Amino acid sequence: MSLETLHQDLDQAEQAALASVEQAGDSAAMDRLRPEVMGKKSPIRQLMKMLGGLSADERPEAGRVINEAQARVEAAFAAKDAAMKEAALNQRLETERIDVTLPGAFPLPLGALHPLTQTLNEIVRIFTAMGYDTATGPEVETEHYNFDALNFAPNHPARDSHDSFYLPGGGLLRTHTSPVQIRYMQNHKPPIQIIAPGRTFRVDDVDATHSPVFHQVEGLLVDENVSLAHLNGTLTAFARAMFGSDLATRFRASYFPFVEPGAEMDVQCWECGGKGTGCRVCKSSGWVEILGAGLVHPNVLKSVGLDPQKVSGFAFGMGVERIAMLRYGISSIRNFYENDVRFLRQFA
Ligand code: 2NM
Repeated sequence: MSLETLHQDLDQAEQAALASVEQAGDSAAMDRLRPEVMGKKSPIRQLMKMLGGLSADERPEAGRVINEAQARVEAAFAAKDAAMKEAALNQRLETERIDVTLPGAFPLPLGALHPLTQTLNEIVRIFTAMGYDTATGPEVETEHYNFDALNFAPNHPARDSHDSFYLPGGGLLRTHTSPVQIRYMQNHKPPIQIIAPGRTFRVDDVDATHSPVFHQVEGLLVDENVSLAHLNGTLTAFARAMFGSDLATRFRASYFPFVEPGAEMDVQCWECGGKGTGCRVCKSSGWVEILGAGLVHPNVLKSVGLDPQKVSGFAFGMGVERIAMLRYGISSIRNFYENDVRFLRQFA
């Protein structure tokens, strides 16, 4: 085999390979071509076997030209491969073009806060504006924090397992958020000004106004020389902000173990003003009860190490469900927990 023959064969093999690359019409054809053009067994590389038939001084030159020819074919293949991939991508970008200026799918389904959340937020907002901090605590409590520290007598009926949920370990589900305030008084010195919103639990069968799980906001203010006048001013301001500044309010004497004296607060009926008969909201009495309150009992202050001779306080508590039912004219507490969107949508 002469150098000249090798050159001719090489030239032929290179032209054939370049023509195949040139003619490959799609990526499938390229895939089929790849081993033949690029592989160890390509016709050009096969020519390496001919080197043995050449003289020693011809071999380096011959090897070099074979490698150069193979490199040119591989470069042509790679260029074609890249060009085809780019063309395919451009075609996809064209056919799958997204018009970002098109309008979206309207109407967007918007969520809304639950009516209980809206009511709770409003209560918190009003007291926050009066300088109250918000405190929270555990839902599983001890008898000490839920009853003893709050001046409940050892035989008080609320302690009964038919009224409170007791847990196997000896704890119970809190029946009010007052334990939060006991804990807070243990960890903070007066002046204290907090509200304690949260979930509470009592053994009750569900009816129009009762649920075993419900929500409360309680409030507590402790300082020197706190009187019923402060309680009156604070809760009157709350009732005006919550129910309307044109409505009258009143206090009636009442009893809670953790306060003395104790009171319940009424707001004038916003539905009928007390004039009509058969009013759903106030049962025609003209007044709607909204919360309980009082001056913190000396025994409660003592239970957290405070001296009733030096400090005094007022406290109050309200049911969030009750306030929301009054506010929106809802007749059954069940509506809050059934999650019927036809109900919930009305408060969006
Ligand atoms: C009410 C009514 C009256 C109350 C008392 C306390 C505490 F912890 F300071 F003793 N917290 N909340 C209270 C007072 C709650 O709910 C009807």
